[in-house]
Amino acid sequence: MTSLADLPLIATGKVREMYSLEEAQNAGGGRLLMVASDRISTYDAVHPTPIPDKGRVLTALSVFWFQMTADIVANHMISATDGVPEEARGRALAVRRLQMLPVECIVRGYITGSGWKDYQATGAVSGIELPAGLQESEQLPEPIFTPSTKAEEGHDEAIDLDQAATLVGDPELMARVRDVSIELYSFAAAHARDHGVILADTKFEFGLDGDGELVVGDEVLTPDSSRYWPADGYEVGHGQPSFDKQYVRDWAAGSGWDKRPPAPPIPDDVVAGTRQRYVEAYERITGKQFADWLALTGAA
Ligand code: Q0Z
Repeated sequence: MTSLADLPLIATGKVREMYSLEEAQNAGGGRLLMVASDRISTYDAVHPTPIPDKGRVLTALSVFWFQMTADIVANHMISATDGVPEEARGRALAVRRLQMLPVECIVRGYITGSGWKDYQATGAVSGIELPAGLQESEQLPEPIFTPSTKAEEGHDEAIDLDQAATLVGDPELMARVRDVSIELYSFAAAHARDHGVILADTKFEFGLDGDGELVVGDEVLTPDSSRYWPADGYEVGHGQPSFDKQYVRDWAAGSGWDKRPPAPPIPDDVVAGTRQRYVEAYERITGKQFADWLALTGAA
């Protein structure tokens, strides 16, 4: 069996890596291996301490959502076992290589984060005028599509639908991407809410396959690509605790760290509590046992 070290490394993110599974990189096809690490970032900085099983929980959640939403839009998932080296079991996914669209597709059901900042400054987000008098973390009258650029480094920049259509080069395709994004969010938010979790917002990435078909790629509806809040204790008027990262943020707030890189090591009890939160998020949202994912993928 191939090991990760033998595969060509194609791209690295803050907390994951992508490898090629093909000998040659033909442009219109081939398989990639996306590997989620156990690294965690808060305030945009990656901590030196891993959260055991975080990569496996995120991969398992992505697979759950790919399966649940396959009739909304095609996705890039091929297998969580075929082509996956032993050392990456449970935290890797073989996927179809796509021609990715050059925009981040964000859907917001609640007003928070950069959307809240933009709303306070202008009354609008991504060119979408919102009702006056919204409070921080309030649910929006309906989910909104707020695309952004894909910055190579630094922060993505909010753009409106017309600017996204220009970047993609096809206004009709962009309108379909918006509609599909909102449908994916609405489906997932309703499911999560039934399981006691608020899906405040999320980010999708789309591509085209060799036949020109629209396909959702990357990771979907994970805590790293979304804001999940516990429904218990939700209240408007202030920022909400993150379902997964709140223990780390609470600890960091009292640690004296100024929130600039380098991020400090995380104490053992905070690591353990955070791992438990990730597993709890998976089990609550999916209604499945995390141990079953480990067995299914040969990780345990
Ligand atoms: C995903 C990313 C990661 C670093 C490119 N199916 C696809 N086909 C072509 N490209 C991509 C995908 Cl998912 C693609 N990214 C984001 C993922 C590490 C960057 F695991 N970039």
